[in-house]
Amino acid sequence: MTKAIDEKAKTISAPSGATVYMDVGVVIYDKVTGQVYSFVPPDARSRPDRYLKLKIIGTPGHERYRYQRDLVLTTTAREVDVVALVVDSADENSIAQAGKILSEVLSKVKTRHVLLVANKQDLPNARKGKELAQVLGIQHYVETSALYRVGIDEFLRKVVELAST
Ligand SMILES: Nc1nc2c(ncn2[C@@H]2O[C@H](COP(=O)(O)OP(=O)(O)OP(=O)(O)O)[C@@H](O)[C@H]2O)c(=O)[nH]1
Ligand SMILES: [Mg+2]
Repeated sequence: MTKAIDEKAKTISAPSGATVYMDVGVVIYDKVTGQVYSFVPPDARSRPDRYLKLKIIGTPGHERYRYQRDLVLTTTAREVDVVALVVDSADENSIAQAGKILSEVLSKVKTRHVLLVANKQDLPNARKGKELAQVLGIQHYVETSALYRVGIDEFLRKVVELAST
């Protein structure tokens, strides 16, 4: 997911692609147009109020790397504007695990907002974001397909909206 947000994101991952420790991405959000850039726009210096720098920290989702996730949460991401919980909407296992992972995360991280990211909406058996949000008791949600880069800008817009309230 972090790579779909910022293709230049740095990640410490296994050969399988699974995050082993952490992903770090940075994008620039244009408050005027809602556009997202992976580079610093030329007028950013003269119009600092127009842009927001969004730092995205991705943690491992896999149970095997839970220790590393805890380490990231207790060192690098102790306080964040938004916790985005990414679930595989087509995988009942991922959905069942998500609630438990979220409780763990929230016991370690100080945040004001939780956003459910109902990913893999391109798969035919994907459950809808609204339904998953109800199941998990999360107020805010977005639907994405990281694979096809669908819904990513909307996700970031929602992050900015939440972070500024
Ligand atoms: N069909 C589909 N596959 C996806 C989508 N997003 C990710 N995948 C696939 O799911 C697998 C895991 O994707 P990652 O982006 O590594 O997922 P992650 O959430 O970072 O997972 P971990 O790092 O293991 O916690 C890869 O094989 C991706 O190609 C999506 O939106 N649709
Ligand atoms: Mg990952």
